Amino acid sequence: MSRNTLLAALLGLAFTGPALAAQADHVKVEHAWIRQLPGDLPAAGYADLVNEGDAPAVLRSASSPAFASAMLHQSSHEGGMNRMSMIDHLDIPAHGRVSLAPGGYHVMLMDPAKPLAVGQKVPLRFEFADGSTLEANFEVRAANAGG
Ligand SMILES: [Cu+2]
Repeated sequence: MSRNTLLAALLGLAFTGPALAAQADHVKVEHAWIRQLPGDLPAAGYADLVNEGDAPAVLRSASSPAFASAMLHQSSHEGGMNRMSMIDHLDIPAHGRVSLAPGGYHVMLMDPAKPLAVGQKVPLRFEFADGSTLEANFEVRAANAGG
């Protein structure tokens, strides 16, 4: 993180501080699940984010008490190579939806506090640009589970 990015993040927190407790009540999380991978491979969180509001929602980050690290990622397939890159925001259009799904957007989940068990529900929290947050339980599924 560059010095400027850090500064922007700190200022952003300062400005949105009073709104931090607000719930993102126009956005719903559906079909939330986590793909568990063997060994030390990171798990990935998938869900449909549905915006029922009249304004776009801008997802900025995700976190979970069950993982030391959660990052918004985008997978892409270019020239026969699978790539993943970090994204710093994800727009959910007004009255629209965005799917986090295998091969596309996902929440990369690293360093679990304890091993995941298939069927377990894991809380994830989404943070939006307006300072609102949204929590949902993600069900852990086996590595070979489909979308
Ligand atoms: Cu990833």
